[in-house]
Amino acid sequence: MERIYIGMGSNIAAPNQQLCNAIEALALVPNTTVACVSTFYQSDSLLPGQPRYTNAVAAIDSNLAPLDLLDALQAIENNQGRERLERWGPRTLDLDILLFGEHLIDKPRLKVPHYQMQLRAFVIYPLAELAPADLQLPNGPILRVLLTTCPFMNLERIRFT
Ligand code: A4P
Ligand code: MG
Repeated sequence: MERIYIGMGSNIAAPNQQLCNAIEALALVPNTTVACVSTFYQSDSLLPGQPRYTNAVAAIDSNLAPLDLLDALQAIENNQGRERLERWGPRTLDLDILLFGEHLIDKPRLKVPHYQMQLRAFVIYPLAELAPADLQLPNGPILRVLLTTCPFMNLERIRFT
């Protein structure tokens, strides 16, 4: 079993509901359990002129091999209507493998840690809700330090009433 952190993002077609549906779908992935999910955050798109994003992080435990998990995540994205028309285009659902245990993965289809995650407040803040502050990314940085160095990006925590 590996502890794996999944970054979730959506900026079209009811983003909050997309993330809720994705969490339910993650719970149905074979040999995998959802341990916990962060609160949801809203922030502006990195690409100007696009709708705001909802982002969150899920911690899962899985026996799947990394590429099998990637296949499962891409199937969930496709089931929720993901269309890949342009890089960084608006998306119903984006599921990224942020961390896979302590593994460094450098394959054509899969790079872990997810590139630039340390610069993205919409990844670092929700991750810090779930992971220990002394967590060290396999490529070096420590989560506690990233919380102080990554730009805040006007992140807003979403409150459900
Ligand atoms: N791939 C490689 N490594 C991974 C990994 N660790 N996890 C490959 C998942 N996939 C990985 O991804 C393209 C290919 O990356 C996949 O086929 C897989 O083999 P994609 O999801 O099809 O394309 P993408 O998401 O458009 O590209 P990219 O570069 O992953 O985009 P990002 O970095 O996810 O950025 N602003 C806010 N506020 N919040 C956001 O979530 N997201 C983006 C997209 C832009 N602006 C944003 C946000
Ligand atoms: Mg992606």
